[in-house]
Amino acid sequence: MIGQWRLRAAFTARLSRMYGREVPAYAELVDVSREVNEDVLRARGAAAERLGSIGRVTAERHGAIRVGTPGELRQVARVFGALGMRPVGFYDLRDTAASALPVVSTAFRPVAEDELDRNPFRVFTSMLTVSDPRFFDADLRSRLTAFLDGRELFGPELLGLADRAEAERELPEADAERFLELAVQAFELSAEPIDRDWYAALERVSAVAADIGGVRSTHINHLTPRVLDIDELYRRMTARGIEMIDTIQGPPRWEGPDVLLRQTSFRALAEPRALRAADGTVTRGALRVRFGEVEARGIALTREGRALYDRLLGLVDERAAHRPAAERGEVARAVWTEHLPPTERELAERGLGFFTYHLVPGRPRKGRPATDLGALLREGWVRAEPIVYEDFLPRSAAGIFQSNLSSTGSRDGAREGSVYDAERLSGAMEREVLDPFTLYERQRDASLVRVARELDLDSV
Ligand code: OOG
Ligand code: NI
Repeated sequence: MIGQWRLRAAFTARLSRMYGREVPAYAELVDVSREVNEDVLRARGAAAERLGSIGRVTAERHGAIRVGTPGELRQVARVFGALGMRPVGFYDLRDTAASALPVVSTAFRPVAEDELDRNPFRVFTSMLTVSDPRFFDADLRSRLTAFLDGRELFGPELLGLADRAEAERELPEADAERFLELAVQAFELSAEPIDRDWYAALERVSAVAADIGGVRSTHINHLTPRVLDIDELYRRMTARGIEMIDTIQGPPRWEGPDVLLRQTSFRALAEPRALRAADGTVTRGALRVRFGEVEARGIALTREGRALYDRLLGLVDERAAHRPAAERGEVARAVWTEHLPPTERELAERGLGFFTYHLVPGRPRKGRPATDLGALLREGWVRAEPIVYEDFLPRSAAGIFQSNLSSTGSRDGAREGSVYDAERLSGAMEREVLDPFTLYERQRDASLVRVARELDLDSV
């Protein structure tokens, strides 16, 4: 029998091999990431593994896929459900400062701590908002709906196996093999010719709309390795002549603890795709849709920490507005140093970052320990271990989408957008979209209950 986490690990590895064949620059990115990680481990020793073992970090990937309808999203959720991944977080990219994209998104990922340790594969999953009148007028909407209703992204055999794996949390070896084969196939780039006029009609609205609704299948859009020093990776890729986007998204590099998520990307080369003209002739064309992305992960922030992060981003925008773009990093570092605590300890004590708490073994139990967490930490009864941020950032996501598109598309700014939130997405998917903060809180609180029990306290 192959259990869920082994299915997930095998799927990640096979998807990675498939994507490396399709997009050779990705394979290069994975190589450079591995080199950087090995160098950081050599240079920093155990400190390099503070936010995850080298084994986990090296195998770690996130993917991105895009689907067209709630029905397709429900099916994707079954495939990822088979791998022990659940929808976490709601991201509305239609109204972000940097861009207007006709999608709403969630991320499928494992939720339990031990499952994340075994393999933390996550997939940023976006669904086209076909009903949003700002992007699609009535005519385009009905043509798009008909087109999407007429395609099948996941066949019945794959979905049947997925349902079994999800219900039984394992599959017999032969079925597991078949499931993995079909699941990876479902995310390969199709060789089927693309209707050129249809693709172009959607591209006028948004390149993302065309990528999703202009073809009869879906594909993995990118696969992202995790790296321990993203600034160093950026330098090495640039030195190899690979043109990266001009920034690293998210928090700046600074002296204090790494928080949340830093990401950067490069545009993949144009990929050959067969295009069919209105008269039926098929020509070889090329589309530039997919790209390479890499990320460094930091400590998860509490609601208060996240609110502070969002405020600081605004402050950086304000201060950087009248300065050359190249100085943004400088400005951000200054803002960070001014407002964020420089140590993990303070991040924990001020309630800004998520940690789990553990009894320090062998500590002589003199007197009664304080019940206040700060005192327990200061007096050395308890130590704090950071919880890694397992999710995404909407502004970075929009930036990653946008910086890799050739055209910005169009949106009717005069109209009201349709309301979309986590609840509506849950309804569409028939699965609850989990709140990331609640998951981190649960993990922290469970550790506090353990500590209280071990110290014989009512609560900490
Ligand atoms: C998803 C873009 C978002 C990230 O890492 O923030 C994303 C997409 O391009 O489909 O992957
Ligand atoms: Ni990504």
